[in-house]
Amino acid sequence: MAEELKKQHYNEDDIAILHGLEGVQKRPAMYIGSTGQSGLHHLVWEIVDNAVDEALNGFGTTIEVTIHKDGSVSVQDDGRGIPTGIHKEAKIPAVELIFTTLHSGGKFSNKAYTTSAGMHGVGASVTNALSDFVDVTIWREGKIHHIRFEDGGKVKVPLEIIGNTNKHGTLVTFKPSASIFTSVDFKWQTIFDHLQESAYLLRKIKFVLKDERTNISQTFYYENGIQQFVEDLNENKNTLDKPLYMQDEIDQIKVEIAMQYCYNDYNETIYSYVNNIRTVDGGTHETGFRTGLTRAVNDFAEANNLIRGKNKLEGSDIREGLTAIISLRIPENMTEFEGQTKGKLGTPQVLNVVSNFIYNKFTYYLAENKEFSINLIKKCQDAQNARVAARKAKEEARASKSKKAEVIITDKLTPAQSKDYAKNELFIVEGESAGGTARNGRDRIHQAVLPLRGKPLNTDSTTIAKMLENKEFATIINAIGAGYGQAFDISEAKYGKVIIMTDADTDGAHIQTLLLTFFYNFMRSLITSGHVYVAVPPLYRVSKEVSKTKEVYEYAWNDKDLIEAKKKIGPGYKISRFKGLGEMNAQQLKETTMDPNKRQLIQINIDNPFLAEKRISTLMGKDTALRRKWVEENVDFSTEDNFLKEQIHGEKKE
Ligand code: 28G
Repeated sequence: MAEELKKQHYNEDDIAILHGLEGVQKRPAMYIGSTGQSGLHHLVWEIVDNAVDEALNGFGTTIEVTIHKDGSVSVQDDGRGIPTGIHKEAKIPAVELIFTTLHSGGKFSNKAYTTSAGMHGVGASVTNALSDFVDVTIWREGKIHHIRFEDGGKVKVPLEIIGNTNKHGTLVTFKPSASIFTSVDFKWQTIFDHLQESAYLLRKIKFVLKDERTNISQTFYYENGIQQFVEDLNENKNTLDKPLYMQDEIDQIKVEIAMQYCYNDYNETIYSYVNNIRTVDGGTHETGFRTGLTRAVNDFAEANNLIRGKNKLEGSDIREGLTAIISLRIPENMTEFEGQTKGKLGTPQVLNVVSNFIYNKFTYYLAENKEFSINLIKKCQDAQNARVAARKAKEEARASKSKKAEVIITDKLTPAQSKDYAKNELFIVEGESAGGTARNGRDRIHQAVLPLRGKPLNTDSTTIAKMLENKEFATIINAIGAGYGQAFDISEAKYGKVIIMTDADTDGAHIQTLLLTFFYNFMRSLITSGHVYVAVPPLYRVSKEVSKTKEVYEYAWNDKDLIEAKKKIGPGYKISRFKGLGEMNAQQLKETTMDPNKRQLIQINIDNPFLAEKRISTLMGKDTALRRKWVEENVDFSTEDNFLKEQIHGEKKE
């Protein structure tokens, strides 16, 4: 290591100086996306990203993250240590510059590959701007260096040498500012997920997570990287073969793909990453993968007389039951991200690179593993037959659409008047009575209401036929109008938003879980493309009688709201813990939970596929012992809304 340290030259002029930290404090969301849970954790990712970059450059092997009791977090690496010398232009230590000036991702010219994309990689200065303090210790060139910032990035203790050492690395401790974030409570699970995902993608780096609040710690280290990722995703599934791993570098683009097929699964699970950032909306790498895979399988099947000319397999037949991880490293200047959330790779040349990559490698694998190949083609043909049969049934149903079926739909669903489907919203409401209230409180033009009688069926490991027998789901499928399973076609959906609205108690959470399990199994792209939401009714009502006939009141969704509501109502207020949708009249339900301008919605996303799969099989599967264990470990029955929070894996949107 010492040898390598000497070899590396750096130029402190490289640090691009942009502007101060006030901008970040004024508009934090512009830099970290939000001031909620996601934004709070973003502060950690910024620091961890720097440690990862250092390890990717070949310096350091272990990154440790510690959540402290006082609400601060530490990140430590064993790299070279952040440079401490005086920057020529700025005339301040490089470390001070790094923590006090904004630099966008990729401004460090020595980086061929970075971990940054889109909003990520805005740098440690953003964490500093939004923290009460940042404390930095650097072990470098035989000395221990220390610098401390307080109160949104002001130097509190200038850089000083505090001792001698023979180790090297960096330790950063920071405490997010409670005046900026809606909550400053770091979530073990969120950091766990992030570090685990990083460890799968960066197979040579070890991540250690410690929580001093609970004295729990966890190490992530995957010798086999994404191959292990796929294997773990498919744990407990009936797989065709061991996970396949392929890797190559073409025109400076490093491609790594791991994939495995499962029986008894109608979904395709493809997760793609570019420079370790998830590309949720896919892009040219995913398109290339699909194209190349389809070509490889069809060519193989044809060459071996397994299919006849007209019966070519469609891509979806070939991807049914497939789990794949696609991980690309692209030089910074080649990355093009598209879409509102920058979750889609646009780089054109990637398409052919990945397409040829998978075509060549998979063709070779098919030829070398005949038994697997025959099984795979058979499986694809089963999917093809099912698809053709489903289309026929759909056409027949359309031709002889019985009046009876229509009656069932119309008597339950109160439709929206508009035909502008993208703007329409379907509220799936717990209980007939709340359904009635929602019907009266809705915006008739764009909002439809579908009340549920009792609890929906648990669709974990149910067959399609069983699911269809269930009236609630048949009605939901009809209402959405885009089919189900492999034939689900999101472009036919009659609603831009499907909103689950339940009471904020354990029963409500259970219903949410059952509905989400259904969507996860049979309309997964409805979730992954961001169309599924959970409505958040308020938790408190703060009120005061101002006269015999007049009452003033405010609703509160969280503790911060509650403080504000108390202030607004003034002395003499009464707080009632809000128990359910049923306590509101139509006007109130509209005001608090349905009106797009006032309500709070949680958008459901699968930000951790691994966890989603695991949690669904734990919570909804047949193994009751496993579920009991999970519930005992994770559910706090003393406060019901805690349970709700754990259940929903998403981010407040409105
Ligand atoms: C523990 C929490 C987060 C880091 C380093 C190491 C270097 C560095 C970091 O340099 C400035 C500008 C362009 C090269 C680089 C040390 C070269 C030589 C570094 C971290 C220098 C940034 N010696 N370790 N930054 N560049 N760890 N961990 O932040 O020219 S950041």
